This record gives sequence, structure tokens and C-alpha cells, in this order.
Amino acid sequence: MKFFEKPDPDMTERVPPGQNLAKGFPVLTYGPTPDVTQDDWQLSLSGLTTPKTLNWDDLMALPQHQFTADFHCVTTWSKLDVTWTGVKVTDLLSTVDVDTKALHVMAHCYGGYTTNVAMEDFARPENFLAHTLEGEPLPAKHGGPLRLVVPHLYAWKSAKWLSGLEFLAEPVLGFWERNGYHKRGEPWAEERYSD
Ligand SMILES: Nc1nc2c(c(=O)[nH]1)N[C@H]1C(S)=C(S)[C@@H](COP(=O)(O)O)O[C@H]1N2
Ligand SMILES: [Mo]
Repeated sequence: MKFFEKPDPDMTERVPPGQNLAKGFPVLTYGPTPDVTQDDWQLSLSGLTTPKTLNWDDLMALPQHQFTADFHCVTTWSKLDVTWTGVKVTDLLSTVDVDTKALHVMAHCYGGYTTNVAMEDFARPENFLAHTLEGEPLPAKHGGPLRLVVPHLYAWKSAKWLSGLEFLAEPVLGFWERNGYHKRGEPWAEERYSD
């Protein structure tokens, strides 16, 4: 009989320094939860691109994929193997005409939240726009009808209730980045706070 077991080495390797595994899926929102239906929802692309507005049908017409990704909140909880359905950021980008000078992206949200991501962190094949969580329509508290998910950065970059993507030549700080969080937020490097 075994009295203890070493932590599964696969698991330790997947939990970034200073993070603990969460029970359930905590909700972390600054301010009230916006009430947006799929019918009301729009995504506007602005800045260094041909301006374009997508509605729900436009989003559904893009290729749909399942994603399994780990989720790391800077407040030290992580959740492994979250399964989502949605659209790859790279598929969305392939339908728009973004200027090569656009090296930064500001994500805008219903409710006013913003977060900035460098284009090289944004235009990755593993990033996606999610409308389904564990097989169910994405609950409003987790960002429904649509949120961004950027698995390789802390979860404050995974903008809930996404309403816009603004393409920028120069970096501009988003909400938490102006309020002390790191401009990039890579969990393995513990890029938690700005200096
Ligand atoms: N619009 C918006 N997006 C947001 C936030 C927010 O307050 N507003 N919080 C961020 C933070 S700090 C985290 S950890 C994750 C939490 O997502 P969850 O509530 O689905 O766990 O959403 C991120 N996206
Ligand atoms: Mo967070």
C-alpha cells in the first residue's frame, strides 16, 4: 500500500511557478457582467486595417474547432485542460486585411475592459475566440457570448465579452496593464507586475 505519491511529473511540468490548481472554474471579473446576446453581439475591427464589423453569423461561418488549453490567472490559480469551441485567431485574421505596420492589438470588451497583446503573441495558431465552454454555450460570467483565449499568457489577456480588436503600430496599455500588471504577462517567466 502506498501512503503518498509523488506529484505526477507531467502535471508539475504544466503548472507555472507560483500557481496552484483551482477547484472548479473561478470567475474573475472587474465590475459588472455585461448582458450581451448572440443577436446583439458584434466584433469591430479597427485601427490599421480595413474597418469591418462581424456579427454572430459571420463568426459561425468561420471554421469551428475544439481547443483544450490550460488557464493561468495571475492571482495564482490555474486550471488545466479547459475545453472550448470557437474560431482560431489566425482564421479570423486571414479574412481581414491588417496592415503589416500593426505590431500591437488592443482587445476591447463590452463593459469597457481592455487588454493589450503584441501581434506576435496574438497571431498564434493556438489562440482562439471561444463561444462554447465544456460543450455548453459560454456562460455570461465566463465571457459569453464570445471571449478571446490566449493560453500562453496570464488569463487577464483572455478578454471576456470581446467587442473589438484595434490594430496599432505602437503599444498602448490596457486596463490591468495601466494598473500595475505586466505589459506581456508570460506565466512561466512570472511576468506578473510591471516594475
Ligand atoms: N472583459 C473582461 N475580461 C476579462 C476580465 C474582466 O474583468 N473583464 N478579467 C480577466 C481576468 S483577470 C481573468 S483571470 C480571466 C478570468 O476568466 P474567468 O472569469 O472566465 O475565469 O478573464 C479576464 N478577462
Ligand atoms: Mo486574473
